[in-house]
Amino acid sequence: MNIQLLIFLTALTTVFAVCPTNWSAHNDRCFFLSKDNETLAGALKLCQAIGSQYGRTASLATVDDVATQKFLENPVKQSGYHGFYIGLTDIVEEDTFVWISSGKTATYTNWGTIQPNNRYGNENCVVFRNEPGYVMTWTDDPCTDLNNYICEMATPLYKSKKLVSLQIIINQPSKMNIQLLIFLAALTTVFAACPAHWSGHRDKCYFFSRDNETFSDALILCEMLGAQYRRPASIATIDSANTQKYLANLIRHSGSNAYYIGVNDIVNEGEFVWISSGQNATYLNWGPDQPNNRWGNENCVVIRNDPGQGFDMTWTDDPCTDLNTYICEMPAAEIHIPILG
Ligand SMILES: [Ca+2]
Ligand SMILES: [Ca+2]
Ligand SMILES: [Ca+2]
Ligand SMILES: [Ca+2]
Repeated sequence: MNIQLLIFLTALTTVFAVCPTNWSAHNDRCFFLSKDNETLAGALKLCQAIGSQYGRTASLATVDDVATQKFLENPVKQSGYHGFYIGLTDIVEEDTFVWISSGKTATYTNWGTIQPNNRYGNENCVVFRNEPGYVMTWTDDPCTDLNNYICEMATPLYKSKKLVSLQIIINQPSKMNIQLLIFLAALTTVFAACPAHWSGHRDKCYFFSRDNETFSDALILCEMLGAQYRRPASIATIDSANTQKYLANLIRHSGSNAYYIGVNDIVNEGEFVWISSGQNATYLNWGPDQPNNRWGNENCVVIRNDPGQGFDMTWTDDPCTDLNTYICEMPAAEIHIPILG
């Protein structure tokens, strides 16, 4: 290779491998420790927003080996703050902790004494702590607690490497691979599928949360859960009596009596719009005297199972800052299963 070209490429590599100011580099990742306090959902949204400022995909930090844990201990110590959200939750299934950025179940953990303990049945998010009793160890905490947080994004060098290898695969398809693909396609059929803990109805999958969240945090968490399956997710749309009936039956067997659904009149008072489609609601199932926009501050909608109060799976408008469980929705994926498999 031309020596000048080699020097040029080395210089380029060095430039591209760095992290922005106030981010710390570790292997092929950049980490950022926040100064502000947020809920888990708020922290996740801000990591994504900050990452997009650099044109990169960012999330809450994945700490999936002892080397990453040790690397983060120094900046956590120097920060002077006592607790940082990392991207680990058991929000879907109690005691199964999953990394938000990859959807993978955690193998490495660094729990503090008697953690995780899911105190009051309501601790589904993980905090990296530095305080007496919990020195550089993790605790499970309520996702609505306000904590500092650690964001993570890939270095540009890492991204470009992946892009190059992808291009090689696309540009040099082997004849044998193409024949194999055609052969497999002939043997497959299409099924709609929902992941574990999601319920399938028609072309949709629904998830009933265990966590109580504000409307905006519920929306972010639905999007996060969908992203783990590479699908667009939102808070559920109930635009027909058929869907209302299906979901009402599941609510009767769930652990909660009040779930956010994805309709609101945040923009124009009295004009209710579905968040996933932007369409005005035509099917509505209001409870008695609802919507009443009480105190001029009720713009989000909850489906209620409270017959004593006259709400038999009917809807109420409520303040968007109320903490409620919520129903997420995403498309049922089309998966290909070999018929002769
Ligand atoms: Ca838990
Ligand atoms: Ca705990
Ligand atoms: Ca209203
Ligand atoms: Ca109301």
